[in-house]
Amino acid sequence: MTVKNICDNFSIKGDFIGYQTVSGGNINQTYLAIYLYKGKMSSYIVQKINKFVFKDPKSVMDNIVGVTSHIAKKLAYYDASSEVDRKVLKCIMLKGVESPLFIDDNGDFWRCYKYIDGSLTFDSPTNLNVIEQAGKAFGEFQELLSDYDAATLKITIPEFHNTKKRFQDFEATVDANRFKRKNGVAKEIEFIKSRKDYALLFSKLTEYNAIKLRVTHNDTKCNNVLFDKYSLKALAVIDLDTVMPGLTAYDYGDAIRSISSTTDEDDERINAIDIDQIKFEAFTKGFLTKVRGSLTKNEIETLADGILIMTIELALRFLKDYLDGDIYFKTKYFDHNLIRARNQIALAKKIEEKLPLLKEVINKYS
Ligand code: GN1
Ligand code: MG
Repeated sequence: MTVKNICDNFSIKGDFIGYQTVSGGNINQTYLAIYLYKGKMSSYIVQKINKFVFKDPKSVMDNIVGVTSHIAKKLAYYDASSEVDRKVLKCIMLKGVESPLFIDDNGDFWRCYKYIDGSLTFDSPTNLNVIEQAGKAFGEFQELLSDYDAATLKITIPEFHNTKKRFQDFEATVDANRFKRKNGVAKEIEFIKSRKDYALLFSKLTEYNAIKLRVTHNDTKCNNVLFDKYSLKALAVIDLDTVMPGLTAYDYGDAIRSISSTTDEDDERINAIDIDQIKFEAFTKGFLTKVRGSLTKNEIETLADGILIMTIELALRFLKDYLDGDIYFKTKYFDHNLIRARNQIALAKKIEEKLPLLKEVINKYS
């Protein structure tokens, strides 16, 4: 089926005139479809949901429709002048059916959003205002959903940030060694295993109910925030597939891991990898400005651990996928996942060195 055939099923006004493939994103396949309506061009994001990663795309869409409508209502209520349609994603329904999910002849699942005009994303921002804005956007996202009934959310990826389960699965993959890739990565496996006890911190705190479960985003990479292309103010948080009950430390930690790293996630230059403390502080300031009023003491105390644990977790996930024969993350070359794992291991080591410093800055803003 062509992109046009897919688009024809959604209730979009006007004529389809073309599309572009949108790169980036390690999971779903994304296109930008361009329409002409009464002489004006408008764009739509059309996405094929990765059904290997998301076993139940309907649940993914139920969550997204629920969460985006909740945010839209709150934005409209608190700030009637705000451009609500640029501050939250809007799902386009199918023609004649109140469903946001199209299933094609191959059994693949598609969704469509109105493209937020005049927006852009940053993979590795250098502008400190942009970074602080990203912090505010993810903080505000959590606050806007603080009264959303978490019990109604579907679990789109079970045990997504459950490090205990991640370690069990990792150990099983290492033992199975199905692709005979284990020998070349003994050092990396050893590093991951050596951090296991520490990385179980959140699993333990959760078991003891010592830390609050909130509605969290769970994939807070910088390129999951849209910015206005002129003012560079954050507009909306996107990529809502993993919105589920979770910990603030996951969202904060994952964001710092991604935004304040000195390199891209797949940069091979191990010696160039570090945490940029200025970027770290800018994000922390933005994020904590929005959430500090509602965080508990245990939450604040474990924010820095979130940075390290999310980095170790992602190193584990990339290495596991390499050992599994690259079935989860999209890869561009043979050892892409291994390069990513090595990058995250190097980053984790830097975070370990800097943890006391990072904690000081977190305390300053909380
Ligand atoms: C995936 O789709 P994307 O690129 O935003 C992954 C995240 C990882 C990230 C690493 C559903 O996110 O968990 O942190 O890659 N998403 C899923 O780049 O597994
Ligand atoms: Mg994603």
